[in-house]
Amino acid sequence: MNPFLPLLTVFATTFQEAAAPRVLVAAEPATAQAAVTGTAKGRVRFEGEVPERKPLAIEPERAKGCTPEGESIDTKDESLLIGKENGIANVVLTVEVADVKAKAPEKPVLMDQKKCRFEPHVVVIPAGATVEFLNSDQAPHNVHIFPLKNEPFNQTVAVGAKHTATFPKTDKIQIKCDLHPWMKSWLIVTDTPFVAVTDADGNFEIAGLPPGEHKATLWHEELGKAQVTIAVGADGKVAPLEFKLSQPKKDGRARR
Ligand SMILES: [Cu+2]
Repeated sequence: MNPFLPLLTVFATTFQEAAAPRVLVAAEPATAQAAVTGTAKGRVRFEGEVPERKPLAIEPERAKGCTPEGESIDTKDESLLIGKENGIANVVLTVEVADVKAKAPEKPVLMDQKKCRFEPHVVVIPAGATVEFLNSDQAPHNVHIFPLKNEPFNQTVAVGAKHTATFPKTDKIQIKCDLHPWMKSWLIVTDTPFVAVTDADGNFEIAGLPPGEHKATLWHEELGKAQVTIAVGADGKVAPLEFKLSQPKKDGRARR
């Protein structure tokens, strides 16, 4: 998704029409340069001693219907996943670019409930997007959302059913299932199209950034927030990026 694509097309047409009959076309190279964009690539890594994670506490009685007969349930805690070379998964990186706002997609974005987990664990959508909360399990679930700005709801989703909701405001929304207390996920609503969620080893990539210094924010559900700057050169070059997050002290401060 390149937000500059329509702009590029317009410039290209203007250039072709204007260039043919004229000899002096001094303005055109400058216009073409304005469409240069860069790709920010890098990693987010954990700083400090990697904490041990306990498996999720799941009572067998509660897990009935979560998995097919004979298949055990995955007890991995997804709230802090650290991969290769201490890369951190599920960090949301958003880059603000003046006058560029994300457009809501026409199709709904999907968040499933599968083997008693929300899939994916972190979903990022543009403001105004619609989400379909599915249930692929043989057990009922409920989607209980805890928004800061959008309308809260607590909705049962029967086997094979879905619940649809639209999120008009930027937000960081925790989602839980009251029937399976270990089920937790996050829905992040942004107004910028320049956003990435780090992969299992902390890698991210955001394309289409115009030249300049851009304010960016890192956010992780346990590690909190950090402000960073991403510099895109006039030629679109961006130096490889490495950001670090560490475990905050348990001081009860808000993490959203
Ligand atoms: Cu559930």
